[in-house]
Amino acid sequence: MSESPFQLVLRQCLLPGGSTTVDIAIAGGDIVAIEEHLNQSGQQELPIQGRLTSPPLVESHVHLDSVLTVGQPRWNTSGTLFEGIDIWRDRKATLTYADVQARAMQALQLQAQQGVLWVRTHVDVSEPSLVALQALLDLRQSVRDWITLQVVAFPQDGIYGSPGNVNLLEEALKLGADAVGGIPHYEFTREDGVRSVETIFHLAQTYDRLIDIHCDEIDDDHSRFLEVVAACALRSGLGKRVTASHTTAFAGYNNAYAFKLMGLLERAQINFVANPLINITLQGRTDSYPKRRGITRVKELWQRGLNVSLGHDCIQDPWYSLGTGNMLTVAAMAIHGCHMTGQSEIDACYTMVTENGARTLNLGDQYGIAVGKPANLIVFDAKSPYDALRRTATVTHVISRGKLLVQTQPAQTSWLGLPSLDSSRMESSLIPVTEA
Ligand code: 17E
Ligand code: FE2
Repeated sequence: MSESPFQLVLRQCLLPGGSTTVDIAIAGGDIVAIEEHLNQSGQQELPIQGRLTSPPLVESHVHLDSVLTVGQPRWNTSGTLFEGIDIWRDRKATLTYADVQARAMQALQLQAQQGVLWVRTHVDVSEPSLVALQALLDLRQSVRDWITLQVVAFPQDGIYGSPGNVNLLEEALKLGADAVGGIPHYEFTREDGVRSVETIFHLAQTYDRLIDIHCDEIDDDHSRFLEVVAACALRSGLGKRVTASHTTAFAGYNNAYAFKLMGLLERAQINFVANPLINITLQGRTDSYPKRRGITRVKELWQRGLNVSLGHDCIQDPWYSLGTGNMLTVAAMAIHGCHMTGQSEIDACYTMVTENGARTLNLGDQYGIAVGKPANLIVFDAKSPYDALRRTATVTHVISRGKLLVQTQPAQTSWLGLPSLDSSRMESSLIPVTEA
């Protein structure tokens, strides 16, 4: 018998939104067939048994240069963005190439084993050696066979915060950063903030790069750089290549202004990244009661058809002492913090950590489960996105570039002390639920 042309066949996969299962065949790193019942067997067979089989999770926003540094040299006691930046300034003075790569690699593995195969990282380039940038650009190359890293040159201390910073930002692009970042709300003056946005657009056009700006990450309802970013995106025609991250001040704008702004955002067609875990903890720190949640208007942006994706932002760093790299946790916080508890809203939050992330990262045709696309897919121990989100389900299989990269066994619980309980009902993590 001749060897099967299929390297791997996944049997009985349930795609997001699907009602019947399909078999998926993989060859040469690509998806080559999706059929209800594939007759031919593969060189390797994986029984999926009706579990959710999804395009990989996308991490739209994380700072890999600062991951796993919590407490170094001290903890953030005020819990504010600003104290975090001060602590990071001290920590980054001791950065080495090996230190950055080791921590970032650990985070990438955490992410990949939980189903993330695309990661956009910001890296601080307001530090003269650019050692973190070099470490992450090299890491981008060395991990490319199993995970895709996008690097944003992020001037943490402001483009105009000190005289050399604008040159460092440009140097970062020459060295190969994928996107230009910024932090207009942290510049000394409103005018410097506006000028920083103009500089970002100028650099993006000169070097043909994407844009992802930390924008209005503050509770100040007078921080209005989002309108500047949107106007520049509209006038330059860069639209979908532009992302506004955080935009937490938007949560505090008066509705009359927010309504006017929405119209501009619809015309500009930029992407949004909310970081719910971080936004809900860093923001609101100067409020008494009522206390703002500090997450941007995710629901309203989504209702207007604008592209919103979600990021973890931090894993144990000066801004956030927790974090696991799990994108379901991020989506769950969006569900809670943004009142996205309706059925279609929960599904939308799942889309925000998958498809919408792919749009933010400008991945184009390479993302998704379809014949002809690269075989990147993950399997959840769950039967729908809703089920996965509710139970923070385990990602049991991660298939990257056509190969099985990681396999994880879901936890198993056995009840021993109550013999009268029907344990067969308790065993399966796929407890049937009636979905309305
Ligand atoms: N830097 C910043 O300006 N904002 C953040 N949320 C983080 C770093 C994590
Ligand atoms: Fe950030």
